[in-house]
Amino acid sequence: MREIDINTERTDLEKWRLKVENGRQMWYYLENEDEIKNWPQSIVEKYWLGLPFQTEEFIKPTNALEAAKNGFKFFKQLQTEDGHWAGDCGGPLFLLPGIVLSMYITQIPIPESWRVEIIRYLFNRAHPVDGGWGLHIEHHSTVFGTTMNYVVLRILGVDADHPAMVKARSTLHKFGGAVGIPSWGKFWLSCLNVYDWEGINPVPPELWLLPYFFPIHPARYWIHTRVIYLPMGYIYGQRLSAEETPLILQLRQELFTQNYETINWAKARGNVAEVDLYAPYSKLLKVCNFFLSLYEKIPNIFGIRDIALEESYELIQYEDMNTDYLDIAPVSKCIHILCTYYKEGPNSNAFKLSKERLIDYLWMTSDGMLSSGTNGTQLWDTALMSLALIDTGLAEDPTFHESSIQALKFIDYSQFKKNPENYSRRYREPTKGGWGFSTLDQGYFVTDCTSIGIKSTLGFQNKLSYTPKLISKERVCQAIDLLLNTQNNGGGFASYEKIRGPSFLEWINPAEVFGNIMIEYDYPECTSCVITALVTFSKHYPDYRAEEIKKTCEKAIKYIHDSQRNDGSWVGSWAICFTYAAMFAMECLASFGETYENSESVRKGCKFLISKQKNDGGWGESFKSCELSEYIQHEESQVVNTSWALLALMHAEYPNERDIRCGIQLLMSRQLSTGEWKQEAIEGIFNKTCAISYPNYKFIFPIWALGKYAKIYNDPIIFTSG
Ligand code: LAN
Repeated sequence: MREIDINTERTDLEKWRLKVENGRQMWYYLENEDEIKNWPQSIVEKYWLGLPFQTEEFIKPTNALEAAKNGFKFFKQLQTEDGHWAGDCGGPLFLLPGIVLSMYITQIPIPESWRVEIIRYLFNRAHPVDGGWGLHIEHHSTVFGTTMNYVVLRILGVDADHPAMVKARSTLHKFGGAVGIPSWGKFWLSCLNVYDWEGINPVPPELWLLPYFFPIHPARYWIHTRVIYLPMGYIYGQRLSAEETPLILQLRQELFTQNYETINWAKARGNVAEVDLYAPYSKLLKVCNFFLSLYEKIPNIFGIRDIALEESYELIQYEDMNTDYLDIAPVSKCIHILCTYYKEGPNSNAFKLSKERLIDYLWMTSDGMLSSGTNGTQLWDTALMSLALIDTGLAEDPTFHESSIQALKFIDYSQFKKNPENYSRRYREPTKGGWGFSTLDQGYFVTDCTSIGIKSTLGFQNKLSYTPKLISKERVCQAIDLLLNTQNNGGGFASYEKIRGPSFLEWINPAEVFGNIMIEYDYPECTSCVITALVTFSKHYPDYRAEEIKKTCEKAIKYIHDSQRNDGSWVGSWAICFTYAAMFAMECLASFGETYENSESVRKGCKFLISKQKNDGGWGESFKSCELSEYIQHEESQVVNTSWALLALMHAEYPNERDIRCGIQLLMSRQLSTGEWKQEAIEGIFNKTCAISYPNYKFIFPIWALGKYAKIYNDPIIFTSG
């Protein structure tokens, strides 16, 4: 095997092209000279690849409006021809392993350009001190991250004696080796045949045969959890593993601290390394696992396992068909690839279609190739940017008309036009009229994505004279109907569906590295988004379901009040963390007429934020805020956190302009002469522990905060030191 030199082994970045088709994003590596000549590299590609390109330079602005405009003039160049803002949501380090392992097991050839760039990405992301990998790119090294990415590199041809591999292996061995890998790692290693199925706690597909009224029926779990355990159960139920290869035999030697043949697998089941553990098993889960292990000794009694596998595969196929083989996110997608391969064979049409959608998850960067957490952030980023343009008044500037119309066209295209087929039989909900996080074909309704879809539609179509009216009132009403159907009993709104399961399901959370994954929850961010959408809608169409909208909002506002902590804060779940939630909650309260002047809750919220403002005028939060549900300062102010805090204070009509101006100064001092902001710390989070990147936030939110400040305060002169 060749020694890989990270400094020289790379593709020619000038040959990468991003193809976009109605939001679909696909990176291709061109090798044919004619193709390269006929398809010149665009600014979008150059930007994401970190290559130089010609862009306007501005003299340093002395007011916030100018800074906002410069910001958008830069960002506008990154809008793709179908109207969306492209980008990735990389960061988690357990996604590429799913892609590479599933390709290896099913013998899908890995293109050379992917191979080289995935290696480069992982080498660039190895922990600088111990050479391992964590759950995400800013995390400490863990057994999960280190083992999985080590295996990826070995599959991609990196020699076990390569210094980076020796270093990573030594870190892994210090943690006790791969035997203590968390359950999702145990699953993948078992699929690869470098762990024994005996060493994994049961994932019985039979759960799908329970009547739905059983509180533990998997269809009651949070959508991401249930769609992962569905194909996992299908594979586990048959103990399907890759055929032994010389590499597999070598990995069995490399990953463990003891002889593979002597490992006590039954004991390994409950063994999870200390460095990985976030949600230890409850007593209840241990008891369940004990009984399920007994059951596993006689699984096919009366042919039940066969029936369960059949039912599972039907649901797997259903998800494939409804998402055009994309599936909801990459974790389940990669397990589906295995299922389709084993069930239908390598030459089947389903397998062919399934592998063609892997490319949707891969994203090329200057540091190599990563996997996004979804097939992109298309609708979310585009609608947020649209709201910022509308709210700040930038959308009225003729320089930005074209861009606004393009964004509206994309929002129009991305609204779901039909429900998933036979949805209730497959435990899905209606989606017609809704919007999702990424693209139309992904097809999953999300409460807050639908809300900003509605708000941006109304903002573009009903407030501006120059925009085409693409989305009818009827279609907006369909979206409103969906939202009104999705409120939880407590008044709040969850992410994809109403809460379906009891909260004790969290006690049987088998994924030791994540928290709050078993069921949906009420989220202040999602709830606030829904409320502001309903309030905005009512202003334009006061007669449509007015009474229901009023009642829904009142219940939801009560939830927002109830979920505020005594110190005035709200805990965020989908980005880092308190500043993010505050922005949504304050906007929501303001839409209901609650501001600093008349609301104790808003005053407490402002006091909390101001108490966290740093000396340089900015705010900066660490991802640890989310793990601990406690505000943890980042060492540095972050433009994204600063913008969220500023927007929160401005929604609140916080009276001390000076505090706000200090934050605005920070945003302006960090802006480059091109109008852009540089990437700072990771912005997003999910499941309490896993940070995830939202690289477009560093444009959207500073532009929004600057533009809003200019509008509210009559755009005074701002002096910056930077
Ligand atoms: C996202 C990204 C967007 C996010 C918001 C719309 C911001 C939120 O308000 C609702 C939840 C949602 C849609 C969300 C849910 C979980 C996702 C899909 C992600 C954080 C992006 C990636 C993540 C997904 C679960 C990653 C795959 C990993 C697993 C552990 C299954």
